Amino acid sequence: MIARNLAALALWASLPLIACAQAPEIIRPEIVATYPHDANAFTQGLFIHDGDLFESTGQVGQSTLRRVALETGLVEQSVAIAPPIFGEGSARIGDEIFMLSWVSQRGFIFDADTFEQVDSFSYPGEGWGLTYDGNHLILSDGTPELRFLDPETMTLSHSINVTLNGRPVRRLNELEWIDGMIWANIWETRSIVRIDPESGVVDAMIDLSALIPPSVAGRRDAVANGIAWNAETGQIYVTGKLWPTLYEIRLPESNPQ
Ligand SMILES: [Ca+2]
Repeated sequence: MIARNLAALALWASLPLIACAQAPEIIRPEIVATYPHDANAFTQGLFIHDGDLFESTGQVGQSTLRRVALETGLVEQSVAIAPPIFGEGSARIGDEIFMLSWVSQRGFIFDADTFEQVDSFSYPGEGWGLTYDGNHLILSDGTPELRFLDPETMTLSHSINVTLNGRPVRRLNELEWIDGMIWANIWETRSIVRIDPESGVVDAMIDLSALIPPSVAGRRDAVANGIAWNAETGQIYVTGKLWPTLYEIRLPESNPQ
């Protein structure tokens, strides 16, 4: 038994050496600007459209879809999602906003201007994060799998499995399509992973440790979650559940360790 355990240990120890060639870069982002964020918002989805910030929030009885003034953090428009729905990720296509729920296997489609619900859809399993790559909605569900859905039919087109150093990455949460790559918060961590949408390979980890507001430090539920990309300006915004701050960040050209 001891010999077998030693063999297993040796195999385990050898894995990082095998994987060294594809180890992802660790990037510490620069803070460009800080803005107020609703410290009661259990952020599950975040995106930008025409300079407006849109956010979906979770918790049963507190779930909302909202439009937020970026500069002030004030909620300018909101619709409540009635219990028992636990709101999750959201993404915009044209004049519609798609929003997931956690375990109800049901999503909602809202008119992006009026926030009236115009349709709903169903999907198997859980719903966590959502983003749009211009062709497909991309859905995370807490597993290493990302599902690519046809937005016309909400049926599965294909999926990828996300790996880091050759190992599956679980708990993929809020998503954002940024310049041809998928960024994903990892639930209960301070890291965003940057994912190749073809291979699923993580090529970089963005370390948000320096961004965690002191007021939520140590709170297990107040995790980094929420990524938004302004495709027109290239600006990137991040926040977290119950964070009082939203950040515009920029990745340094090079990142000396
Ligand atoms: Ca997002």
